[in-house]
Amino acid sequence: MARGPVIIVTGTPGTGKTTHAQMLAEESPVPLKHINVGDLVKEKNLYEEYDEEWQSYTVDEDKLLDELEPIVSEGGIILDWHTCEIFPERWADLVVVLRCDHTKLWDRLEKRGYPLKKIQENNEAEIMEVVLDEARSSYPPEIVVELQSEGTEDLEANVARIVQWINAWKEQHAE
Ligand code: DAT
Repeated sequence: MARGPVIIVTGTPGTGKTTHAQMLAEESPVPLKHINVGDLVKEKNLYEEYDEEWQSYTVDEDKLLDELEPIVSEGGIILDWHTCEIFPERWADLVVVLRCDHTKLWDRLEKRGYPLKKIQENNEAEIMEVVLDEARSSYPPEIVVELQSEGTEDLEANVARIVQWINAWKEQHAE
């Protein structure tokens, strides 16, 4: 039996995935390992190339999935990434899609020093709900939750809500 659930935390860059995942890993009633997929891709060279113009890596999806499979199969994982459709449907117990007002998102990405066209691309993706659509077309509707992530109050309320969900998961999976 899995030691813990697999929770995908996704959303446009800057919506707060890493901030949420870190807090959730601290507050979860079952041990959860936070995997920042972007960092893993860099550390383990799971990419085909680095695109200077977009300042981003072209991920080798097969390599990434092979790397993640044994880790995810143990359970008790938070997958933190800006896309979720490449993960097999069977992996996820819960998919959290973080959302943010696009003007606020613009400021966050500007602070991060992203090139203008990358800020524009992400801003547009947020307005067009690209990641939410992706999550909804890749996973059953009952496991996909859309949460606003604009301020600290949202962050705390979202983490509390996910902790409640984990408590329910724990009860359902009790021996
Ligand atoms: P992501 O991992 O989605 O790229 P992040 O967690 O690094 O995003 O957050 C980007 C910045 O925005 C960071 O400075 C923290 C801030 N932030 C994100 N969500 C927030 C929230 N709900 N309340 C306050 N600050 C938030």
